[in-house]
Amino acid sequence: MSEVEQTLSIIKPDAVERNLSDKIKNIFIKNNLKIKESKKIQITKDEAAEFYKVHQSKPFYNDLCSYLSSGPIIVMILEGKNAVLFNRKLMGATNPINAEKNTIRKLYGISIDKNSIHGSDSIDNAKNEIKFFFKT
Ligand code: IDP
Ligand code: MG
Repeated sequence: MSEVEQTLSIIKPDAVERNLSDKIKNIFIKNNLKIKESKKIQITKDEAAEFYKVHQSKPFYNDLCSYLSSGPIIVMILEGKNAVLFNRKLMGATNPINAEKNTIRKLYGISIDKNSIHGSDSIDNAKNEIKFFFKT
């Protein structure tokens, strides 16, 4: 059974900087993920630390938070059938080297840290991440 879901997507600073946001948004649209909300913002390192707190014990946590707060990002709510998992499939593996052909990370990712895109990894995380950026 497929259900309409919402998920959070972030175009990371490396991709915004290289003007890839329209190309990435077109991939979502072409694949029937509707962009329900989209805003370009820059977050503080403290906000990045809160967003990525599940990774706080990882050796790359500090660099990850510095990176996500280093420049403008585009945060989006995507909606569609099985949006959470389907978006993860469109994104490709965390490390662009391992990402499948034609995925966003294969096409545009530079490295495991500058991998161009974030996507929620579960329905529960999607709800929390949407709340984090789009408080009503
Ligand atoms: P995901 O973005 O594919 O869900 P996660 O494991 O949740 O991957 O990691 C969050 C982000 O942290 C990744 O997108 C990547 O930018 C960064 N990251 C993950 N693993 C490493 C690593 O081993 N070295 C440096 N950065 C990493
Ligand atoms: Mg993740």
